[in-house]
Amino acid sequence: MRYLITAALPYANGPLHIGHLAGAYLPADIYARYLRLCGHEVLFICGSDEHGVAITLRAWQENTSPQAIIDHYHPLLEASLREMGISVDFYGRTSDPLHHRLAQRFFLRLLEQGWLEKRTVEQFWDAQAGVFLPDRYIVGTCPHCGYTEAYGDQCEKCGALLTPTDLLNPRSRLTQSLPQKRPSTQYYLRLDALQPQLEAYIQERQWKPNVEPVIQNWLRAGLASRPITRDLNWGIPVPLPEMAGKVLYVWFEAPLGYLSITQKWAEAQGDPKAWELFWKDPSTAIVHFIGKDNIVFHTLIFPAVLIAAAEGYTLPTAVPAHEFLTLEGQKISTSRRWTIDVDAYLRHAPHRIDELRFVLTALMPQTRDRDFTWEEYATRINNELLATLSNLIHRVLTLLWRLGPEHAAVTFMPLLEARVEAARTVGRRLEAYDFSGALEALLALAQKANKHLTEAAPWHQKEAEARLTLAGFIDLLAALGTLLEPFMPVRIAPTLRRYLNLSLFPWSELERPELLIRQLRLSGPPQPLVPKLTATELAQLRAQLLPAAPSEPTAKAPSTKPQESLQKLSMEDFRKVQLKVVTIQAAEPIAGTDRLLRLLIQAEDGLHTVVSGIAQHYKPEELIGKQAVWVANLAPRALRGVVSEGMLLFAETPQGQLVRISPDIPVPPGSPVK
Ligand code: B3M
Ligand code: ZN
Repeated sequence: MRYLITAALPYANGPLHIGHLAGAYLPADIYARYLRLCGHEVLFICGSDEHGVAITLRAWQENTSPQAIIDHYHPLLEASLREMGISVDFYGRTSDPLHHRLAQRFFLRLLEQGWLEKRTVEQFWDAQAGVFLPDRYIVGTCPHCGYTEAYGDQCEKCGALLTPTDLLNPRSRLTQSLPQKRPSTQYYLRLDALQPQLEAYIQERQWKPNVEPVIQNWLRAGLASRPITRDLNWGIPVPLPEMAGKVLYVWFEAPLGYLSITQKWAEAQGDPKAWELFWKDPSTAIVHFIGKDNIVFHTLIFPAVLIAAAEGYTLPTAVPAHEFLTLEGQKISTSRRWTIDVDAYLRHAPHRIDELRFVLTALMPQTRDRDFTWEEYATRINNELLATLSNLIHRVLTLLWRLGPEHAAVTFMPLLEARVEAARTVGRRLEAYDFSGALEALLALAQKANKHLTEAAPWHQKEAEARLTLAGFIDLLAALGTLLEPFMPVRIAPTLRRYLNLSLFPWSELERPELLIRQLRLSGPPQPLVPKLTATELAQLRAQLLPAAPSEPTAKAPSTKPQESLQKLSMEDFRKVQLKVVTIQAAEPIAGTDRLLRLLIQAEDGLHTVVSGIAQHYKPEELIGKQAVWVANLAPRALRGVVSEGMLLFAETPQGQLVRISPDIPVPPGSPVK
């Protein structure tokens, strides 16, 4: 069989976090590796999604260009994936001219086929920034619950779906100014007219239990035409003179990236037509690994575009979407810095890559949200990976090594049968996208083997007898060198194979009830495959990657007591404290507390988040645009799930009132205080 496997194209406006890994890249990789071991023809592609309003907004806020942002993140994303062992055959990008041409051609083709219609609608315009505002960039008061920071598309407080015109006191998130309405012309994709064909397509395929209801909800509600162009200056220009200054909607063109990246791969192969095998031959299975928020785009809108083009494209065979991974009980959020970034993990724990893969596979949010905690990270590594798998392998290998490097394997029926059974179960579960189930089957195999080993206790046996006992475990070790490969391919599986002087077996061999090898030659004295994760190592990782557990400072009583005797500080010590003047860009209360404000401050190197216990002294709007003194190099810490980088300084009156400290005249943000 031939497979095209894709994993969601990450937005090139931020680093990958562990939720992305668990939700898309890791399952796609395990699946691809398994299928390759089965002997299938597999092409696994991915690439950076480099358009969309999130990138322009970020550029605007950071006073840089979208191009600078994508050029920074594109190589970082690819490097993170490769170092995590995600075996993409080709990593592309949607800013590629080939992709631009392909997306424009699709637009024109759909127009010519009669699937697009033109409409003029009123849209919000930020006169100060000179841009049309997407719904999400308008904030105002929710008409349902009165929340003052509701977005134009949804109130995050009460969950109501909104349109920007519903908001009371709407304002632009960019400039805080009052948005104006302006007419604008857009092209709409006639999803309503395509619904019958989509329904037929949906019925023909099998969908995961967490995917099917999402699709059916959309279909039941009836599909409506959707605009596929936008008023933006960043993206793929709409290829019509009348649409100058407008671009294709990112969700129209990004999935077409799967096609353009396959074409790019084919070009790189020196066989520019090779992409057709993957997109025009119905015997190829196309499998898209994505997160749950992308379901509608992959199961309905992208297939609609392929159908509408009527050029014989293969429609997605399966869209195994994953739910979300939360972090210590809270939604992962890059902007709130509640996240474990993959590149940071790779920097701080380069020797624990397979361990992270193991834990994330065990916790994969396959049909429901799952939670990652450092506690569980440690227990899964120490009590499962180490205690069950690594220990089994290490015990057998050391005992064998003591008896010499050369060994003949013998058939030990219970283990041989268990290996065959496990290989089949793992395969069956992987084919059903049950990755944690597959890993469980492997652990169960190791548990069974551990039990046999403990019962036989070769360490108490005479040499000849011990030799015979251990010879019965050789087949299992040889099999594990391949069985572990889809899950832990970076260090653990290859190291095991190196000890055994073996290369990978085809998966089908693992399912055969015959000895995999007759003779084993060990390459040297074994080391434990997985070193114990100590409390110190864990604490260190946690401190480096996720600053402190959420906590709130204890409320401060007004200071009535006399000043404590001041300890003298050396100049050298004082110089360690970095003080800067910053400008407060945004301020908002933190839900669930009446003391804390979340402030976005501008320094010379960009924006930072600071949590301040000043909600009883200042209203958020009183602070916006004001300057303050910032302690820049305090270790970050989390307060109510928001990571605070440093703190702002306030003077305290005898009554306990906090008063902002600011320079006499405004100074450029980031100016040092000396
Ligand atoms: N860029 C990723 C996301 O929604 C989005 C996927 C595109 S897949 C074509 O986070
Ligand atoms: Zn509301």
